Amino acid sequence: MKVVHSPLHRRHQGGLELHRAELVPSFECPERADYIRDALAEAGHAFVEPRRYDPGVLLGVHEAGLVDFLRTAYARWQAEGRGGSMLPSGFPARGLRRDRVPEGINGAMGYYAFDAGSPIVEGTWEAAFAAAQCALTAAELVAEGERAAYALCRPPGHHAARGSYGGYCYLNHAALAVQRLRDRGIGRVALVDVDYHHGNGSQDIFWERSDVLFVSIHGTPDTEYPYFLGYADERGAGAGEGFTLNLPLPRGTGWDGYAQALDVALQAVSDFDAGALVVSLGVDTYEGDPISAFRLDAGCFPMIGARLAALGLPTVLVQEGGYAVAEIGTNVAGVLGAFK
Ligand code: SP5
Ligand code: ZN
Repeated sequence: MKVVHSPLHRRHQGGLELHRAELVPSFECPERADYIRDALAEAGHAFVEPRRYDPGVLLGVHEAGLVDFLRTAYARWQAEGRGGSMLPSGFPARGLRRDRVPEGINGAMGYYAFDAGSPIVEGTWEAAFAAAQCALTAAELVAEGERAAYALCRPPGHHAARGSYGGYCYLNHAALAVQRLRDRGIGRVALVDVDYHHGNGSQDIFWERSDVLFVSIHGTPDTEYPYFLGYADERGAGAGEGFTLNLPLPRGTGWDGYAQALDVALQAVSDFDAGALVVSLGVDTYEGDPISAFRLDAGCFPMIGARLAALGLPTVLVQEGGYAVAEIGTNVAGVLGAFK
């Protein structure tokens, strides 16, 4: 299938994250995309460059305040004489005001971020916007008749909400792909999120919409990141009530438990009668992932791909997580290989 990819992802690198009370190099590193690129080239997939879009396209799924913050944050940081990674040190949690954005860069960062694990470096905006353009292009290729297309996005996107960023995600590429398919005339779009972590950003963006079904299979927020969203009783609100489906699973889940949840998820997609499918494709469900706790082996990914492909829908796959760097390419290629 067509793989949309930009070398600009590499501009987002060298960031540090808070992990077990220490600042460590981010698990979300440029080598991830290199391994995926090499495995997909080896498997014979065709690479295409992203089309160019105006940043205004981001306002279909994001607040202007977040977009402006991300675009200008590093320059503001540098203007105060700082370098390296930007990480927030205070958040508007319960009991604090969240009705105004602080004037200074540290307060503004805490306002828009929801964790201390998502560094902004000099090239973060450029990389994230390039990834957004990859996802938009993949959506347009599918709207124009491709059976499936894959956006090799880095950094990932599904944790980025309408007005906040975190979880290594700055802009929500899968949500942008969904919105693009809608704008190209596809009436109902299903978004299936198979990343190990709940896609809180995507859920937030489509929470009150009945034209987008959001379904996520993930480690239970009782113990797993992002901790504060992704429970089974979250089902959407207003017009969107019943159009969010969360299938949280315990740490240690292997193929049997996973496959059962996947069947429930894909039955919901069938019942929704979607015109197209977007997949938030995280492969951090792999048993060797350093920050996750499911037990899927490499042989599971072709089976996941086969079940997604069996829906028979025009499909946009968007790269999300996966931190077992040396195996990430094989696992992604395993999913994509099912779409013939
Ligand atoms: C896109 C995506 O996969 N984002 C994941 C972001 C996770 N960031 C915080 C993880 C904190 C988990 N601590 C793991 C302890 C490992 N033993
Ligand atoms: Zn993840």
